Amino acid sequence: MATPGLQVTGLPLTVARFLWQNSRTMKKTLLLFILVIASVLFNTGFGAEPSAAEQAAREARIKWFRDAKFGMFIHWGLYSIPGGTWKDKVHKSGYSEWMMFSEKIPVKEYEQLAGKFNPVKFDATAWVAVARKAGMKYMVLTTKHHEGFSMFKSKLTPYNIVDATPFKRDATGELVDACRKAGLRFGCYYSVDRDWYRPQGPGNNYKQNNRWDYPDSKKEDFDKYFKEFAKPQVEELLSNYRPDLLWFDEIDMKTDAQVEELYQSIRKLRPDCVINSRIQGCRFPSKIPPPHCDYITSGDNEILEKAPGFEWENPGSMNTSYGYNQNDHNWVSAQEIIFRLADIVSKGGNYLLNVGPTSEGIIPQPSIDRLVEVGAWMDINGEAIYGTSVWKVHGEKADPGKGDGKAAAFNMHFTAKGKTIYVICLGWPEKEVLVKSLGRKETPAVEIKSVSMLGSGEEIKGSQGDGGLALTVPKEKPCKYAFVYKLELR
Ligand code: H79
Repeated sequence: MATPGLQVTGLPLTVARFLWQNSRTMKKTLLLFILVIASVLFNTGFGAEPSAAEQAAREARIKWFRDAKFGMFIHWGLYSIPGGTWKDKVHKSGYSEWMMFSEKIPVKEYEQLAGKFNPVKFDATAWVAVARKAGMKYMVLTTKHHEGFSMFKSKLTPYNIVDATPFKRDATGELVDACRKAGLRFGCYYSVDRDWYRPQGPGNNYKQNNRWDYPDSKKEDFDKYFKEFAKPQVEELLSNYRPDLLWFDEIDMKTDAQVEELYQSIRKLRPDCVINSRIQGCRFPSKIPPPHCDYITSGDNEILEKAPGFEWENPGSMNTSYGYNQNDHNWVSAQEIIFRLADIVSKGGNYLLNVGPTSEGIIPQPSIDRLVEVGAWMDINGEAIYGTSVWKVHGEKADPGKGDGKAAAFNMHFTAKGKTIYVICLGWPEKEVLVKSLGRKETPAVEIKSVSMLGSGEEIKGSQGDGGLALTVPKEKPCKYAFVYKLELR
């Protein structure tokens, strides 16, 4: 007898229903099959939905990060000494922090750099001041990049900034203290999955291990390294510096069990520490919420097409390198940085913008110039960035006929906060701006109480028609680009 009320459709389901109704053995087989599939899905994380308590804990943990929007990424290590030039080989672009790998430098030769690392001009307070001036709310430092050198005092290896350099100072500790004093959150970048200083097992074109020093290295080497070095170092970081965030850069070396082990250890030592998705993998997660992390890291310099419905962050560089590269002059403009920030934030993301300080401890001047300009924009327009969430659409292409003719520079991004919508208009509208997404047909429920432009005292008129909301333009520009209309709704 068919189960009353059970509406099954489609051939597979019809067959299943037939078998269910006609054979006891089939009934058992079918149940067993369903159980096996369910357990496979559960074990691979498909069915393992976070509990209400886990969701509430993540909600509390992620709050500061969600509101912060803008942070400073710092790539600093022994690679800052060659800074893009190794012997007579000049790298004009690309990741300077990859020098050891690109030039297949033997450990015995590369480790000599530690004896030369003496950044006497390093001043943690000055770096934090630059970040603050730019409007950044957190800082993430490469405590160990793929090269394998620890930029913090570690009991697990003498190959660290305090024990192996003439500098002898714990730069990580100094930055943590300076951040805490200035009210900035602090995060540790830590590369678990690549370490060119140590044998890590067989790599390939993707995993890129050090095969020039360790050609016979086995998978067991990675397991040993993970158990006896990488995980204990992460624990050292958590206990000694109490970071607010851990930033991993995974490249498929850990097993699922090792990811779980690392995750549990972090949660135990510091339940409030925010963890990025690369603890698990570099690719965009296959399910949301992704397991073992609090937010998604998009690809290096990759801005997502749309809001993923989960916190995310873009690690961005200002030229083509993250580590200091004296030869790389491909700087993006401050304007482009602001456009990217507006784009990212309108899609619910954070922008972790990188600087690559020199081996003297100086943030390069082109980076400072850009950060100061971004900060000046943030002073006026930060209200449209911090603490905002996505609106019903993230952006809109404005009518180029209505502006200065440069269509690409004339797009808009939207952010929202309570009953306020911010329209970040990238180009300067000469006569008026038409926000199509706010037309009566598109958004009948929206009733606008008042309109203004951030940084401008001039009166702005808004009139909502069927095809859009027309906004007038003040006589004086409050800033150079990316003008923000503030719309208060009833
Ligand atoms: O820390 C920065 C990069 O060094 C790191 N992630 C950011 C935040 C990173 N690790 N792995 N990858 C990025 C991906 C690897 C990219 C590669 Fe290549 C492309 C490896 C080989 C080709 C670029 C070019 C690096 C070496 C050659």
